[in-house]
Amino acid sequence: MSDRITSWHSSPSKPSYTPPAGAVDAHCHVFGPMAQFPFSAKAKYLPEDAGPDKLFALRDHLGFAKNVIVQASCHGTDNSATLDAIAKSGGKARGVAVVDPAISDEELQALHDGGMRGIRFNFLKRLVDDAPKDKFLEVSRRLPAGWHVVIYFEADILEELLPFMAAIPVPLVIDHMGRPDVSQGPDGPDMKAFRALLDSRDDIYFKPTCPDRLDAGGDPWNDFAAAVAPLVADYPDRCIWGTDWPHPNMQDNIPDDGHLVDMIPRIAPTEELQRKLLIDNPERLYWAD
Ligand code: 0GY
Repeated sequence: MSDRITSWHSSPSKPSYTPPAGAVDAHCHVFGPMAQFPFSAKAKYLPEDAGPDKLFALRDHLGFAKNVIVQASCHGTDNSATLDAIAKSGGKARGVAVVDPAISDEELQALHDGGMRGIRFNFLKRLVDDAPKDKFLEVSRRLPAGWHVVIYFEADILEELLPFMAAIPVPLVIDHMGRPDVSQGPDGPDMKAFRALLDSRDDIYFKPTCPDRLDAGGDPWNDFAAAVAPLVADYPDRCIWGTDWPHPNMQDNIPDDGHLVDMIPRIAPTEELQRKLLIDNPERLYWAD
């Protein structure tokens, strides 16, 4: 792998929608800078640097107050870049780590002290070589108090993962709703299966995010809005929202982040829903202590 990828919009528009004061972008990443924080030898894509300065400038431009920075697969299980960004945020960022399941309890506590509040299990074969469920379960049983597990999978393996998810003893957050086919609409088989998962426990959260990845129709992502708004309406205390900046490995159809923010009132049309999605729910998961 040699060419480094720029996966983000060079001049995102100012959104028409203004997020409420205190709004959290609860799904974003940092890449590098590589000279300081080299990418993993196992990385499946090699991005250009997208460090904390760029992330915080975008946060301010879009009208957000805080970030939750999710360790991206290109950094493997070395969380240094994410921890560095959290440290530089002045309390305005928390994070989700990716760990070697053999991590010690002391190392987990050090991640907590650095602002991490969860770990991510990634089941996308195009991003990671293996996802050992038994080891993931073992580490999920010894997380610091108040932590949760973030899971990233695609709709075709939801059913296979049900016993694994049921056994995780802490709250779950599902990235991008487990990537349903939004062209099926709000009552299609993928959304039905996802609702059944949400109904199986009352501590499963989801991210109604990434129209750019889920809606082949493209911006303004009408299928996404139609499929996702009913989910947010029916599970208002279980959703958190994020930009996904810098949109790992996107090479076509790179979204305008301002347009992504303008999706918020289409999936959460009332002020109450917006407050839950952007403030109450992420605050409960990431700033409870
Ligand atoms: C996302 C989505 C993706 C990538 C990663 O860690 C990552 O590299 O999460 C993806 O390629 O779908 O949520 O950032």
